[in-house]
Amino acid sequence: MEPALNGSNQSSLTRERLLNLSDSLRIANLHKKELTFKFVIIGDFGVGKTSIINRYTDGEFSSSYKVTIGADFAIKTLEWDEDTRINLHLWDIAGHERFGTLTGIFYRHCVAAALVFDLTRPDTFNSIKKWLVDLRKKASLPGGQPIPTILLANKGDIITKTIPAEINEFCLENNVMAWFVTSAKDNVHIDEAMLRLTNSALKNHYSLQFPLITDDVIKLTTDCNNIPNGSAQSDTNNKNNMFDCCYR
Ligand SMILES: Nc1nc2c(ncn2[C@@H]2O[C@H](COP(=O)(O)OP(=O)(O)OP(=O)(O)O)[C@@H](O)[C@H]2O)c(=O)[nH]1
Ligand SMILES: [Mg+2]
Repeated sequence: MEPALNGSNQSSLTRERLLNLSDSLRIANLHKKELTFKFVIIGDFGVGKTSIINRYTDGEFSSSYKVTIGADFAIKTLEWDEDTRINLHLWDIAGHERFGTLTGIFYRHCVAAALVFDLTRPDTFNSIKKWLVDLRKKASLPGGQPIPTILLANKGDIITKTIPAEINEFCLENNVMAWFVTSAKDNVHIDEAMLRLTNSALKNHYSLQFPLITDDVIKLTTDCNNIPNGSAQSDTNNKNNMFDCCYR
């Protein structure tokens, strides 16, 4: 009897302790501010959008190609700081959608975008311009500013000498704040790229959350010194600071 009692006491204590722990976690979390940002990941079919998202959200990579139909969706939760949790809703738009009517629905309420091309297929860089035009037409921040956008030159594990010579110019001309050579396969620059977008989205969240009546109001509120985390780095509106090239 004795050992059985001890055993059951022990397990109920353990269970209680676990319940207490999870309760205190829940209570602690109640005080967290929870932000949700929608990002869209766009580019031609087969460039690696789904693979980049899977790598970022699940830490996994598969070499088999499963075509995305329409759009897919994944969530990444970031415990940003002790007061803030950020849920990134990553919308994976099928490359086959090709700037069609559906993309308008997918872009609704998105606050940042990653454009992806494939370093093994240079023509996919040429398509980026069209994806960007479609995005800019259908998505913008309150006040009409373009949403923060980065460019990912994916499959850098296979080849990097195909990085387009005009990539810097393209980014500067098109208000693309940074470009990265990425590899979903080898997990290169994906966290960095997403962090860059998240910082920009967070900065815009704090600077643009007030009612935006005129452009003057936007100018007055784009001072980001009061971002709690202080880790926001990129500035989509400052052409001098916005450019950041990353080579593998
Ligand atoms: N070597 C290598 N292969 C990759 C990389 N990223 C993706 N791939 C491969 O490229 C193929 C297409 O990847 P997906 O992620 O499905 O491409 P996608 O852009 O989502 O394509 P759609 O859904 O058709 O728009 C798959 O076979 C992947 O394994 C990478 O960084 N390196
Ligand atoms: Mg896909």
